[in-house]
Amino acid sequence: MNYSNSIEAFEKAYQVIPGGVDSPVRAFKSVGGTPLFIDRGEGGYLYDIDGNRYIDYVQSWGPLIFGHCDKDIQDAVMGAVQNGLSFGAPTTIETNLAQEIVSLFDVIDKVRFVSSGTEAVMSALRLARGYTGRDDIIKFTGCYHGHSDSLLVQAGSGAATFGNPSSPGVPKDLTKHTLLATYNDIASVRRCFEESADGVACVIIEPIAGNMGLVPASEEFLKMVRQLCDEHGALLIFDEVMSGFRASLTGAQGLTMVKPDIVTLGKVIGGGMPVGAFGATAEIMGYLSPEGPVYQAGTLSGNPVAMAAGLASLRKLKSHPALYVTLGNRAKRLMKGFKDAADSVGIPLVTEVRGSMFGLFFSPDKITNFEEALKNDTAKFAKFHKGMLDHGICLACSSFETGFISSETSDEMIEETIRVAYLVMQEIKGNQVEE
Ligand code: KE4
Repeated sequence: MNYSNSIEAFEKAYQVIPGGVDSPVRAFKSVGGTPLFIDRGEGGYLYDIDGNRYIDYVQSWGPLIFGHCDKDIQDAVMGAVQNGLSFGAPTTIETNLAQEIVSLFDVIDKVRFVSSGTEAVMSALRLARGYTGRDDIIKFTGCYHGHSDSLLVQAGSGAATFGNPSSPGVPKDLTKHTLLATYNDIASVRRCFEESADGVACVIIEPIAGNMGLVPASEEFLKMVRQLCDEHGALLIFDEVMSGFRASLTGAQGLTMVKPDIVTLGKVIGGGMPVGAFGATAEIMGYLSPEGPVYQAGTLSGNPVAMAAGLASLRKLKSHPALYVTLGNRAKRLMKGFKDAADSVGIPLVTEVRGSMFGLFFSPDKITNFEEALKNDTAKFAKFHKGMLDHGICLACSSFETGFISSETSDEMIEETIRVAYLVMQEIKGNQVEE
């Protein structure tokens, strides 16, 4: 593959944008090489500015469940654009999209739109704290909920469950209210509740974690988290920014009996445009300004063009419920192909699928939490990522991310990807032998 134009573009970008990118994961830091600069997308394909074509399994990190340039979504956006880009006033299209979301999630009576997943989660946390009158929150190591200060937290020293900032610029006075538990480990959650001096406002979890690689929570674990929240009067927040409309038409909630109190959404509900959302019962959402005392706002919240993209995306999903069976079967076929390719040269690999989401770890053992995920062979993943890219397959550029199947990821693309995986696994094995 010739990447010369991307290399030149990256050098230019680097002069005027920190790290040359507007979001760190795009910089290819954990896999090496130069990030691709994209010219356009078309269905299941991406084209970079060197004219290389890739089968796209990133899909803008999840939003593009109908692939690139979906006609229905594009038409909806172009139609909205004719009327103007933004008004800073209510429009009926916000109500229409809210009605679609309310009709799908039985725990949501009302929903508020924002412009990113980070904003949705930040607002949901403030709502939970305002509703309960408590400051402490519990999150899980390895779960990513966007970059709001309370959530940029890493495990404290020793067994301490109280969080330390994971980034400079985040006040310790803030993160001391964030307690850290281990995913799929209910004893660690119980310990956080016990260690909270003033009581816990909420537990926030990715019910299907997609930011430590794909690591689903067990049903039993989710049930026990729900039970602990009920015992302690804490709210349970399901962060479904990624899993929403990707694991099923109702995200993880379509696959578990456990019900949250607040849901955060994003990605697919914007159809590729900047949209986030959070929803809950009318009683909880009634605490939000202007009805209630919890302040939350946004200039472009509910932007009519973004709403048009999201509404077209959701209505298309609702009218094609069987799509999830197709996407799931393709994801399973792909992961079986990767596993068979790895097995054919004796490379340890474990895979996971949930709906249209898939994950792989170069590990001999199934991964159930972040500490285990950290042990996976990231160097081998980097070789796999580069080898696949050189053969026209675009996978997420970190082993701590999730891959996606869209409606435009055809069976032929899946088979081509598997064929290439065999080649790359053999290359990796061959290089191992030389090393
Ligand atoms: P945004 O602010 O990036 O729209 O959403 C934050 C967020 C919240 N919750 C979950 C479960 C998420 O996965 C995300 C964002 N996901 C990452 C990909 N793992 C976005 C990619 C990026 O950071 O560039």
